[in-house]
Amino acid sequence: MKELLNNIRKTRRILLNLSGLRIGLITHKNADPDALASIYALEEFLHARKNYTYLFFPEGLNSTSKNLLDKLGLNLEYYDTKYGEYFNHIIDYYIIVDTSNSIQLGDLSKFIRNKCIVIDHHHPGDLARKCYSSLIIRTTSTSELLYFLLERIWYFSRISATLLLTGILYDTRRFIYIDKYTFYVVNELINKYNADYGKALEGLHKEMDLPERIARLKGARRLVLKRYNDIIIAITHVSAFEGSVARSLIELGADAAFVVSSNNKLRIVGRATKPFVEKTGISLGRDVMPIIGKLISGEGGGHDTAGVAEGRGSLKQGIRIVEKVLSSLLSNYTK
Ligand SMILES: [Mn+2]
Repeated sequence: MKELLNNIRKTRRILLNLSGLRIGLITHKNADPDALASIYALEEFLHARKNYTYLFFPEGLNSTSKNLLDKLGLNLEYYDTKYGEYFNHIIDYYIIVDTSNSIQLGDLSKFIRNKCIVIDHHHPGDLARKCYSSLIIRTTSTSELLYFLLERIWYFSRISATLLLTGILYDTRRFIYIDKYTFYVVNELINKYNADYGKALEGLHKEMDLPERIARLKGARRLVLKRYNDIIIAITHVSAFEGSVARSLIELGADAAFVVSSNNKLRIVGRATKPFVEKTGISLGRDVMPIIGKLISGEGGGHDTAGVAEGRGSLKQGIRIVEKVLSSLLSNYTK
């Protein structure tokens, strides 16, 4: 806990100095509940310090976050990143949460340089260099990190505490991936700040709708299997719900799944099981997605078991690149 708190002190001092300023709060594309909760709790704190805040969700919220806001009866006002240029004239600082790479920020990526603070739990990406301050600690969620950052200087509202709990539930996949601080934070959120566990669970529960089910089934129908000894890799393509499709392929039995889509960009979403990472020593966020990102003239990053790369190219090229990168990374494993 001590090492954690030492790292946090600097960022805490910076936050305490922000007062009477205009602050842009940004997170990654398709903001998930962890990103949403982090922004919400941070915004409450910044308001109390008399700052004016502007929320940006590049490409909006993901479906779970929308469902969550609905069930909690919250209505957030946020701006489209295409007005970034206009807002940039009035914004003093940006705080970027739950994001390691500027490619995740959409149109805002060109404005943030040296004006940003990044608070994140992914493998460090280019934002760690581009921002003038960064707090990157590999907790299992940004919500957890944010809790530690603010706990000594702020009293969370019940709604913030419930949202942070939701962020933790989401990123830990309901406590499958925890770190040594997770249950301490959960205990504090529930017993000190009165977070509503029932509501948090309910907020994450969503019946899968028809398009998502169709995407999953199409993903399964089109999938290509690659086998390296006892490791099975599934590669497929769909036009939406890439993350959900990848997860469903893992549930079907793949050790790692890669889902390629090419709407206006070539996008490759990867998911892997923990045993895959342990057995092969390959981390998607560190070893796979950055290489794929480069090969498609873009960028990539993420966690050990979940990552994304975005760039240019056709579906076919995307699939071939995934195959190539994995067969070369796994060539040692098959020896
Ligand atoms: Mn997160």
